[in-house]
Amino acid sequence: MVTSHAFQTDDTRLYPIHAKVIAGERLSANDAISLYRTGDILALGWLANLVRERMHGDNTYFNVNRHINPTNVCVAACRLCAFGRKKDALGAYTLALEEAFQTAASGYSEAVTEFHIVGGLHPDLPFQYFLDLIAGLKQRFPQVHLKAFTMVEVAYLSRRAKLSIRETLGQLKLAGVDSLPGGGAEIFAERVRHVICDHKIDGDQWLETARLAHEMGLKSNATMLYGHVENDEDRVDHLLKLRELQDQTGGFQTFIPLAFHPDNTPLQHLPKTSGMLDIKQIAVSRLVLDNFPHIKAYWQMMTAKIAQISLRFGADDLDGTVIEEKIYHDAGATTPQGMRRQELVRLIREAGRQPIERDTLYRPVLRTETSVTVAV
Ligand code: V47
Repeated sequence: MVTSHAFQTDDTRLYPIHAKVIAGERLSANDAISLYRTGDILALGWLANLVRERMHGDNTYFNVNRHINPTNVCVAACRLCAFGRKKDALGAYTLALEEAFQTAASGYSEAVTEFHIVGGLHPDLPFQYFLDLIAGLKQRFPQVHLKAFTMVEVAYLSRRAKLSIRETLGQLKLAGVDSLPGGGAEIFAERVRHVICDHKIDGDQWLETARLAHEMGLKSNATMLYGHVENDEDRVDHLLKLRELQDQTGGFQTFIPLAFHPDNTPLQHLPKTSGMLDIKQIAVSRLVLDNFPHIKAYWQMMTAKIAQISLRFGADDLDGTVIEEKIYHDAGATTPQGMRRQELVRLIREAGRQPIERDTLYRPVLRTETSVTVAV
């Protein structure tokens, strides 16, 4: 229900922002900086919750998904990452297509509606492997939405296949890719990218790939990795670039702030993010990204406890059952690698919200004892 109690704060910087939020006006870069700098998390949360409830009431979305990571072999060697391995390194793996299909089938009893498919930038795997992977999954699981390949992977595949980004996306779409996940965006600012992921495509290329995907009718998500060497200005720059592109394409569905996990990465000397920053990041995202329909709390990285609280600070989506998460767990996440559907529902209800199972395109999923249907 829409919050009715009065807004209160001692932080005078928040007064003009409050006025804008009430009037439904867009926030500026300076407003966003003030939001990051405030210590009044309750006032910030009040504002974000107002917008969240205006858009979604109590509705809180979740989906039943499975992650498939076909390979951890990666040429990029990003300092932020504990997942990627060089080809001959200990622990490097690449799933044969049959193994990937078996992985997809395991844990399938909960009627998964989405496969989230991302992996490393493998120097030798041909583009055809990825087309066969997608086509094979589509054939075996025709009702499952395939949310596959970050903008970074698409750009790398296009280089390897000597195709344009548009042609690459076209072939992936034809094979069965339904939408794209939001990974690989990190922080767009060049100075920061140089430290955390200097061999990846740059911010402009990430945004251009997303633009092309949207123009071709593929929806995508967007992420931001925070809590490493970036500052408030870098975060605001990232959010505003996403907001600008969304104004033009309308192709983003969900924004997912990702807290940096330093363990087992070359940046492991950095501290982990605090609960305060995690909550603040959700709230600022909700307020600045006024044209993004959804803000996702990814419990795997912020813990189920913080993710639950974030449902009162701007988030309207709790991701997900996530069977078998690997990227965060290689980086020291201590959360379980998956959560059962009833547990997600319980967390949402206990936050005083209304759980709505959705498919990847946010259509309600209706379940009975024996069937799963998507309301269109
Ligand atoms: O792109 C890698 C990040 C992302 C670390 O679209 C790390 O629905 C923290 O994008 N610490 C992959 N983060 C995850 C991702 C995602 C997750 C959930 C939902 C969706 C969606 C997308 O994880 C990578 C990178 O930004 N990452 N290593 C690390 N050590």
